[in-house]
Amino acid sequence: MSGDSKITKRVDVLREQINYHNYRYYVIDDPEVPDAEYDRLMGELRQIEEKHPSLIVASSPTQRVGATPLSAFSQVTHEQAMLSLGNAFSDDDVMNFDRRVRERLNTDHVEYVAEAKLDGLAISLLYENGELVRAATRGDGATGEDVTHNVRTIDAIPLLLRGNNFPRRLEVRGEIFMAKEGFCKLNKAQLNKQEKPFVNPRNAAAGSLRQLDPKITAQRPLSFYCYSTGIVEHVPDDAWPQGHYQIVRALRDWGLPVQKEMKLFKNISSCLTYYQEIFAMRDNLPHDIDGVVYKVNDIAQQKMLGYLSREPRWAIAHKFPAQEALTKVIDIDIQVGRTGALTPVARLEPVFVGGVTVTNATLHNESEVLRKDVRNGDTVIVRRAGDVIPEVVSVVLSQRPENTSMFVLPDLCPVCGSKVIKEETISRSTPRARARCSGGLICDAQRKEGFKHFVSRQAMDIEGLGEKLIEQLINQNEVRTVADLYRLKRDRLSRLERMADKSADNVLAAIEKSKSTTLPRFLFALGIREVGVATARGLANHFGTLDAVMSANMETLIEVSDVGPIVAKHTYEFFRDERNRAVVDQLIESGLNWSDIAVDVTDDALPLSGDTYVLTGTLLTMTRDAAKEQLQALGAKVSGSVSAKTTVVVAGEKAGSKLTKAEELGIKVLDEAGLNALFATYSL
Ligand code: D41
Repeated sequence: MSGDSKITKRVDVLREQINYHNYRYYVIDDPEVPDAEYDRLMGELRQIEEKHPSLIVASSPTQRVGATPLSAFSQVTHEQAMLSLGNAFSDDDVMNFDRRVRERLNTDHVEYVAEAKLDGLAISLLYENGELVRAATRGDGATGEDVTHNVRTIDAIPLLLRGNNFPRRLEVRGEIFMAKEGFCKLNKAQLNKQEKPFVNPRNAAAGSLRQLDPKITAQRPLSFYCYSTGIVEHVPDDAWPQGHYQIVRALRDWGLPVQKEMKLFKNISSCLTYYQEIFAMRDNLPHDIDGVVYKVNDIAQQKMLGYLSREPRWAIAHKFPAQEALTKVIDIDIQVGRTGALTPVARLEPVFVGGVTVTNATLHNESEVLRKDVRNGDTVIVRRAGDVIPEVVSVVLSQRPENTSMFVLPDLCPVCGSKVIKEETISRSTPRARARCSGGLICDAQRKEGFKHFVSRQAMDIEGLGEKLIEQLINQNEVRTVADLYRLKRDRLSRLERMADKSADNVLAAIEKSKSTTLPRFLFALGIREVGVATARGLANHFGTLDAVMSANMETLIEVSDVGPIVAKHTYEFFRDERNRAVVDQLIESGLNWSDIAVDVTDDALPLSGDTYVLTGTLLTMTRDAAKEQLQALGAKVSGSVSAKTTVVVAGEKAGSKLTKAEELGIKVLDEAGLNALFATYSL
């Protein structure tokens, strides 16, 4: 073989291997080689192409990013219009849709495909002889924009189809979207560059696709799933799959990524059950979805049903309750937390969003309010996703009333009047300057939050000592520090509002009961900044006694797993403060007690040290956070994604793709009962 043909051969092999690994990674979600090997193949191909430019072809995996930016987008007329989808907002709407379908078809046998409705942008990809030749946005359905140069940079979209039995002309339709993780990273990068963050992954995807310079798009974490076809030439009807599900499976075999959530069902009621399942795992999916799409599977039935005003009669989108809504800001309040942190909170005109009525939304901190420029009287977009605290996403500037003024953080604490200090501390959770009330324990807000924390379930677990009661005790000077709780007298307690003798007794009994506790609970209850349940356990396990924790210096504190310089500093300083030591002494004097724990010399000695756990699905007997904390306390790492490094996947109800992946990788899977058995073994 001549040198030249040897090189040509090598180039062919490299391209084939790279395309194959892309397919394994993006389409079947089962990479065969480590990323480094993929990078090595790309590197080798690049090198050869650089030396031999004549070998470069447009479909080479190295040629995703074109050389020159466009000056404008050109228009594309869709040969077949891109339809839109009708919406259903309730089970009733869906049942009516199904009834209409069955009546028109005059049969009760209708199979449906259910798919997650991705919240991205509809796109048309045209493949000629297996090569991607054009990508166009949906636009108004009749005409869109040519975004080929950008779409080519999306690694999940093959430049060449696999195999050889694909139609000579094949238009693939689907959704381009940005996964949540990539979106967060992108926004962090935007903020670091002092650029405006994107409002949501959909906007980020849209903005990324509308770049004239493909180099920018190439850096954006875009992805793609296909869900139908447009032009298919020239394939006889009997050589083409008879069902939507089967067509999409064929697309997958040709190398196009398909969502794992797509399922085939015998009837509509199974679809409705599936809707509930998808709804429950919505927050755990790697990307945003806004509903479930049902499609009549049989293509002949689809044809009989036809279209009505650009919407197919054979498909419908069953939407989730909206997570975003418009409302008005009535006021911006300042909340003071346990550690004195000031949090601006928007008081809102009540609005139904994410399935509940929301009247407050967090504005996080001063820089966030100023960045979003939220003002009294503004109309804002409020978002409530899952169990997450509602937040103000952005202001609708066009609806801003006249004479509003910028938000100003007060110089004095609104609760106690102490000076507000702005800290530049760079803690993990709050990377920006944090405003804090300097009042410490003289600030009623901080004290109240401190009490709430002290009595909470994971701390001293004092039942019946609720927020209202704590407020009264503080306001009437019955308690100054948490140590005073253990000196409360029955007659003083029963004098408080709504305090019958009976409940006074109950509260006193609960306080008494809380005296026998554990060192981790006690350390957590103290409310040391950044010391959560897991850290408190880590400290207790490492040092064994309260005295040892209290006298530890910075160096020894940092040795505790999960304790970094910030936590070490907060812990160290907490115990150097006379007032805190006095409270601790009084608590011990009141009779708080726990049995000693065996000290772990190294944290490797924890039962799950070195193991990585992944939690997925819904847990019924505990929250996911609680499970995570307990696993961490046993020494395990808890990760968000399944990989070869995962030791165990804990699968709750309706576990989704992570469970599938675990099974594929042969990783041990525990159900909730198994998890509880594990905790019981180590008696947590
Ligand atoms: O996930 C989606 N966003 C999605 C959108 C989907 N899974 N299926 C879809 N199917 C269609 C038809 C039935 C018309 C082929 C769609 C869309 N259309 C669609 N997306 C934007 C407009 C229409």
